[in-house]
Amino acid sequence: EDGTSKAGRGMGSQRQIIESKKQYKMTQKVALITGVTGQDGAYLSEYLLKMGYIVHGIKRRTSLFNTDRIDHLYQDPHVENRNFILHYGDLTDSMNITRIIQEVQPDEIYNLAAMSHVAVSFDTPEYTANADGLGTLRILEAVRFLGLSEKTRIYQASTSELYGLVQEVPQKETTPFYPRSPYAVAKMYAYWITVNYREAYNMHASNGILFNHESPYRGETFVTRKITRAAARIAMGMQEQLFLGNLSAKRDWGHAKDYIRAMHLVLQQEKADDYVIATGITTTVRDFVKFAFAECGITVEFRGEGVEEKAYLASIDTAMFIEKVGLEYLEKISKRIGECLLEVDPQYFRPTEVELLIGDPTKAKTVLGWEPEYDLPALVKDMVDADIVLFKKDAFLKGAGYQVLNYFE
Ligand code: NDP
Ligand code: GDR
Repeated sequence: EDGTSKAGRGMGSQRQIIESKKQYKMTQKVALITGVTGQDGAYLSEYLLKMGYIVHGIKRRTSLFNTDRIDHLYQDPHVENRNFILHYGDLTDSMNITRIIQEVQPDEIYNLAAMSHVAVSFDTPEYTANADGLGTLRILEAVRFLGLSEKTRIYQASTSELYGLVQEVPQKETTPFYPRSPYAVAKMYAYWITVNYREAYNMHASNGILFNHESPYRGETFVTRKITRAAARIAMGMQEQLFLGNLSAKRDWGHAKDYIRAMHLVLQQEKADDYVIATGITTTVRDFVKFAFAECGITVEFRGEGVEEKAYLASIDTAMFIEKVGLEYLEKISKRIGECLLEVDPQYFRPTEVELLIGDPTKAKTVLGWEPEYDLPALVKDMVDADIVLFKKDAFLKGAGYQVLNYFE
């Protein structure tokens, strides 16, 4: 491997892994994380490394480096005693998955890899079923086939999308499922095959039914990150407007940092089981927009209905804007008072939508002792603050004369 992304260069060869294993104390737990380059994979890797685990991650081969979220955890493969090791792999490749599990002999597997975008799953339903549904089967079957059923505990990243069309609120472990997208249907297979392997082969395999969780690491096309990026960019005069789909959808949003702690707790239980992880509070997309702009000192007002609904810049809290965004951006945004900042674009509507999610985390709190540290205001602040810093960096580089080179000329 060759190039500039640090983690991209750190792929493990079998020889290195065997050598590193010999060097580690037998007491160190070994975790294997699929989806290590994703939002949750990155937070979980960091968390487990801090707890003294040896962490192996499966990453896909991509034409550009995709390891931004885990570059800070990278360890040079030539250094001895590495505890963070990456393997090329894909959940659609049984032999690859089986070989990696055989090499790593993990105590814990966290299956976080998935085509995780609900709207995109309508465009790629077959692939989604393969990766998100059958991918889980491949892991369970590999563990069984390799005779690791007693040693290896498995966490399956299940989702509140399973509840889909509202059957009961708040949604808990016993609420019936009614999936509303190819993603959710694939995840429903994954949920039940996990339960089935637990019951059929006595495997320690558990589902975390996690409600939406976000962070500054959230992918840019999920609604919360799309909003916090836009709030920062509009405040800084880098973007005119934001276009969204269903503003009335309600989600129970928590912080990924809290939710990955729950994943770990699930695998520390003596008995495998399934748990809802949620905050118990639901918020509309519309209100999330208001909160995100308010974090920048900007008040937005929604007017109109349906596809005609728009959000306008109503007022600016100058002191807050200067503190959060910066005096140098105030003049430009002040001229936009009364202007439209957000419109509805029906291209973001989904063929079937999940309108209301609100979870009941009582079981996780009582059995796992799990408590979230972030509430929604703290989550919004964390995300908006991070996006302001991100775009200030862009503004700084542009101001200093940095230009993107065009290699085609
Ligand atoms: P992300 O989309 O941020 O990360 C998904 C990860 O899976 C990425 O590392 C991605 O790799 C990898 N991946 C995708 N397809 C494959 C494949 N075929 N083979 C191997 N790896 C693959 O998701 P999150 O971190 O947000 O979510 C983690 C898991 O939890 C997912 O399974 C998701 O469906 C589930 N979930 C998420 C919730 C949330 O609110 N975040 C709530 C409930 C469940 P690459 O970087 O190359 O794209
Ligand atoms: P979701 O997250 O579908 O709940 O899946 P997403 O942020 O994509 O959508 C949440 C709600 O916002 C509405 N929405 C928009 N969504 C997107 N992405 N873009 C828009 O412009 C937009 N406008 C409105 C959506 O219609 C929806 O109602 C996430 C993923 O992380 C899944 O992997 C995970 O399983 C579930 O959360 C729990």
